[in-house]
Amino acid sequence: MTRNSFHLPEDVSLSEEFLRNGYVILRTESEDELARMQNFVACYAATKLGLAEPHNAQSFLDNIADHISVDKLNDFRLDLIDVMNAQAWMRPLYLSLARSAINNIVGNELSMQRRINLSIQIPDDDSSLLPVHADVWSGDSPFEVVLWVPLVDCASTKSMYLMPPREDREIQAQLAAFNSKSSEDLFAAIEPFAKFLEVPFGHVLLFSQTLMHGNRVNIERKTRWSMNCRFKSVFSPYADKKLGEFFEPVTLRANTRFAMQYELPRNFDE
Ligand SMILES: O=C(O)CCC(=O)C(=O)O
Ligand SMILES: [Fe+2]
Repeated sequence: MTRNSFHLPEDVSLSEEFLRNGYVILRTESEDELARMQNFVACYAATKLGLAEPHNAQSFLDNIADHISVDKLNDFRLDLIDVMNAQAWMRPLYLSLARSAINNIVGNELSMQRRINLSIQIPDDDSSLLPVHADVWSGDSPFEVVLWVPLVDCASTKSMYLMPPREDREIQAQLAAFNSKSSEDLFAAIEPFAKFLEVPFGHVLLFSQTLMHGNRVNIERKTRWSMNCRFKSVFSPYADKKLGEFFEPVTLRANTRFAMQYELPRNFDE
């Protein structure tokens, strides 16, 4: 068979979906590992709150508002983030949730954000919101993707919204018109196009953070729990978030490592 593409046929449809929508939602490649992560977070959260280990991690997380108030939420969340990131297994496990999709969409020689983030949005809480933004506006490189992983079923305002590429680019081209306006004005402009993504537990979302996105007050009945972490190809351009500070190479390949050891001979005229 002759082929005139360098890409594997099985990679093409996912690539095209990402190019069309700026995101893909997939089943995790590592269901057991995701369940382990959910359980770890639920058990640690229960311990922090002086409660017994939950029988059903997901339902415990969904209903966390029965056990914690908004004023305690941010410290509780930051504490959980520290504990998650202190586990040596956490970041390798996180990559394993979507490794082949990331290899396809980003590359197989990756830099990974050094810290995994955790969002918790309890119903009706207006104090933990991320207004409309693109991460590239604050020092991220357009070459990064975000791997966003929910620990509970996320949809509607319990999830995040993302702009479709065409409308996003049209509005970003006119962004100067919003200089003296509020982020609510910008949200009003994108609202007709922005899409709240449905990402059930067991699935992952990979998206380009160059597209405007954010979240709104969660008016569903259950709490949102989601993690996010950025990946990019090691040798693609960095913006303010640098290699070594914000990012760390995690999958350097043999010849790259070999080449990094090489020194040209000194004072040698060929
Ligand atoms: O989780 C959200 O609602 C927004 C996440 C976000 O802004 C990001 O991961 O870049
Ligand atoms: Fe963001």
